[in-house]
Amino acid sequence: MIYNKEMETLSREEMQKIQLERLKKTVAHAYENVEFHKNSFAQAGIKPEDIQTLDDLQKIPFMKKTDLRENYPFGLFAVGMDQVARIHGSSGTKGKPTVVGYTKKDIENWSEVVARSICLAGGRPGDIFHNAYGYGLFTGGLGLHYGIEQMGAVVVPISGGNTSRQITLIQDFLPRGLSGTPSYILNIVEEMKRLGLDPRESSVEYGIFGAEPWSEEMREQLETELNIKAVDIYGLSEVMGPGISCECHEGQDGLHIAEDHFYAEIVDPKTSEVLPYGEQGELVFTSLTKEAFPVLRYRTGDIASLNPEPCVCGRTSLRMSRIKGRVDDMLIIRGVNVFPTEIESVLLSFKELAPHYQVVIERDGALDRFEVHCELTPEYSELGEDTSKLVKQICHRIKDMLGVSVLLKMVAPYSIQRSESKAIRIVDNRNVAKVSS
Ligand code: DLL
Repeated sequence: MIYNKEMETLSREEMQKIQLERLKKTVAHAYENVEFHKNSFAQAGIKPEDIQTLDDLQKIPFMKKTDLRENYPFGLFAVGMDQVARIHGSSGTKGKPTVVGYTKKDIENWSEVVARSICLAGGRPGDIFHNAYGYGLFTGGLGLHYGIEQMGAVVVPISGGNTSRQITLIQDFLPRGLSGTPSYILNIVEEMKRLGLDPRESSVEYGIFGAEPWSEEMREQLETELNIKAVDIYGLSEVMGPGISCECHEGQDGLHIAEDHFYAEIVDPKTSEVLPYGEQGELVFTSLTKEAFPVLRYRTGDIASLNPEPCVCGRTSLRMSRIKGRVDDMLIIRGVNVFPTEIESVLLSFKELAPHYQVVIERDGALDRFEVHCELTPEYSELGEDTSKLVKQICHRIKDMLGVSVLLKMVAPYSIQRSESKAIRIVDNRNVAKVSS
């Protein structure tokens, strides 16, 4: 089922025509109503009238997360509070959140793109849908919630946490659809097994997972453990929330961007140069319909590439690759750049390992020491002396595949903190900010 056939199957030319029309409106709206945008246009020596083509967008300066912090809480809102219907924020727990706002129309558009995502995943009206994303300032819970309702499915607003209750409700309500962060869903699977239940026997047929980086190997594991189709959903609160893009269940090969609402670019994270389709770099989004919180060239910090080829599902939208990681989560291990998802791919190729891991960075004299902490699955927890053989094999494979040597520590089963929302993959014990590019 294609939710909005008209928009999701336009030719590139037709789509670009709509995008340009909407871009001009967004630029004028942001310029006229937000001091920040007016100033940044003035600094760049441009006026809204200078944006006459999609390529002209490149004249506009980038927006960054620090701009949200500097204008905390409502300085980037483009409408009065009498028109704002809802506020959301970043999911971080440290410091002040980054705050975003939505008009009623924004919420309608957001619900529409999430409804499309549910259909992309294989959802149908009448499905019961278990939504294990956290409700609150985080956009996951309420974002999915409105989209599920919009497409005509029945939402179970369970939120994250209270895992045994989640399992009871999955057993009793028999949902077809399931959403949550991949790491939390794995946590639910683990708990089901601990209770002697077979997750493959559950009623769930498809999962919409995202909000954190996850590898193809993690998808395979989730699909096998739960006997489902799992698709990747992407978004960020600054641009809207979940639903900016989502994979289709037919292709599972890149995430379809809701291009009538969001214009995507890929830039070189260091030089800021715009890169052609196919090249990997930092994703940048411009909103095309947002009223309360328009964003122009927002630097997401997420690494991906874009693919304009049509998809087997019949949709024509530009697809983005799975997110490799965040620019600021890139580890530099003796000069080699490594993302935690790449380490995850190697770890999950070992059936003896549980899908829970952390990269711990310690200061070792003048050097950084990178330790990968992982656990054996309960089935293999009695490996005994063979454990050290296994550790050697894993280290070899990491060296082979990624070109880096790491210290691997096998910690006791269940000792790595289980996530109820976004997993913490990097623990930096060096008392300084995270390694950055
Ligand atoms: O995580 C929105 C969301 C909710 C997306 C539910 C998908 C499902 P934030 O809390 O603002 O919003 O965090 C946004 O999370 O910049 C990425 O770094 C990361 N992220 C989101 N989706 C994915 C994904 C939500 N599918 C930040 N793969 C983004 C990898 C993701 N990373």
